[in-house]
Parts: sequence; structure tokens; C-alpha cells
Amino acid sequence: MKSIMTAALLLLTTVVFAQDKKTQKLEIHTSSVCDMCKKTIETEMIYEKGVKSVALDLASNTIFIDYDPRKTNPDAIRKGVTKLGYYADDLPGDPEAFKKLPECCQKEGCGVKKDE
Ligand SMILES: [Cu+2]
Repeated sequence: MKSIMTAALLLLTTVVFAQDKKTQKLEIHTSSVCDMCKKTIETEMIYEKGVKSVALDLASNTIFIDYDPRKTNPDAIRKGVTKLGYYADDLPGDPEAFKKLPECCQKEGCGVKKDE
């Protein structure tokens, strides 16, 4: 009986690890402020290569991302965020992309100009 339990536990552990390899979690601190930011980041980042899910928490300014480590890496994902005109951890947003953001985001300084 004990050996069956051990085997089951081992199998479970293996399954969990196998899933881990396919999906990694990443948290990126960003400069978003309003709902439009949330919309922009969530709808654009989901098309980023290897990104499986995107959720932005406005209260903590954090983007929660699930990604496939075989297809992308944290640096590439951060770069994707900056390409939208937003901060990604300590990387500043792309100024050209910022100009294309919705007007409210530019006015409220959601994107790159926040710290300027
Ligand atoms: Cu905004």
C-alpha cells in the first residue's frame, strides 16, 4: 500500500514538473494607470510569441503573464511591453509607441512619460 502511495505521489510530482516546463509565470511591474492601459496591454500582449495569458492588476501596476519558456523568455516579454509604450520593470517604454496610446493614457501619464 505504501509503495502505491509513493508511486502515485511520484507520478503526481512528475506531472506537476512537466506542466511547469510548458508554462512559466512572470510578473512585470509597469506604469499603467487606467482601464485603457489594461485593455491595451492585455489585448496586445496576448499576441506576443509564447505568451499564454495576460492579466494586469491596476492596483499594484503588475502584469501577470503565463508563458511558454520554449518559445520566449522574460526579456523578450518585457521588450514587448515597452513596445506598447509602457514601462516593464526598469525598462522605459518606447516613446513612439507612447504617442500612439489612447489620449487618456498620454494625459494621465500611464505610459513612458510618467517618470520624466
Ligand atoms: Cu492609461
